[in-house]
Amino acid sequence: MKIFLNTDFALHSGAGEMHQGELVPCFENPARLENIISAFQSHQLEPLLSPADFGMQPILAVHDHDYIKFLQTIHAEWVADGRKGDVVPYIWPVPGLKRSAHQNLNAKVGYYAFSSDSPIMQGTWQAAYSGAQTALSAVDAVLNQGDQAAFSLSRPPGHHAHKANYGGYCFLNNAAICAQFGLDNGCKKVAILDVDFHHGNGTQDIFYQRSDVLHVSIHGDPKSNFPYYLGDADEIGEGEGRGYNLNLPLADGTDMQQWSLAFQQSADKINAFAADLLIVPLGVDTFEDDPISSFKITTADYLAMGKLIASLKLPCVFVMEGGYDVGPIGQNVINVLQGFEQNI
Ligand code: Q9C
Ligand code: ZN
Repeated sequence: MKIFLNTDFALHSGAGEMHQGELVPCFENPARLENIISAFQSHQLEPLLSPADFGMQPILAVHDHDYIKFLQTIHAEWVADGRKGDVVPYIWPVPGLKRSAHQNLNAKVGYYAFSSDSPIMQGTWQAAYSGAQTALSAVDAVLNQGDQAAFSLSRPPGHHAHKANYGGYCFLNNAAICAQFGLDNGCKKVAILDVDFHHGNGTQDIFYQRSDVLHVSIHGDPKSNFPYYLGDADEIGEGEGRGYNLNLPLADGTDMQQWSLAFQQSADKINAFAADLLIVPLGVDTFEDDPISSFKITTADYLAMGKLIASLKLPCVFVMEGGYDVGPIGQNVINVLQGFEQNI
């Protein structure tokens, strides 16, 4: 399987986030990808290919123009205003306040945010832009170069990003950009199977009223896990999109046996949909020792997860999402990909 690497991944490196009342180093950091890269190298899973550049159009097919402009310019504005450190929001236009475009720096930073855990620095836009191009390169390999599957090895992640909101460590929704790019390049239907520990709220919202993209997410129950305010089982899509969103929230402590049962429900839905392309937002924060999650998936289980995904028998693009236990992250990712490859 071709593996594309976002060579700009280290340009995004936040100083810290609030966690349980304390300021701690960002969980979503460059060391995550450095570990995955060395694991790929020691398993001789090279070369790690550089992405092509598909330009702004595929990004603007998903995200609002004003939001993209914000991501491109906010850090420079921050510096020009004499500020130090990372851009972090502290006020949000919740219902009761006016949600209208605002010129003030603090107001803008909160206007486009839905959480406070995603600092923006000088290299954030470049890292996110190259990340989207890396994901698009993987789709291009599968659609135009005859590859059965491809992997986009990138950070920052994407599945929490909405059309015009960042949060949950995400800025551009790479999975959504891939799905839309598939539709714009010959696919009639695209399925997304999100296996990250967290609900893919951004991806769900982007496609909620559409029937050309099926969004399925297996995740930690939002009653006790981020993003809390989306991801329940009764969110099935609306209008044209009714029946094209499937959420499978699982209890804290879920192990591979329970996860596999949810996968079977996903598979039934995806098989009935008959997609031309499968996008898998792949987070390995379902790992038993992940510092911010609560599932009990083991390193060996990820081989089985790869095999289950292969059983869908669809052209497949894996897009890197979460996973915060930096030591084992590389082996966990490799096991998903090897479990997949050994069973296609
Ligand atoms: N420290 C992904 O896995 N942040 N995002 C928690 C408390 C939310 C996870 C903030 C976790 C987001 C792509
Ligand atoms: Zn996650």
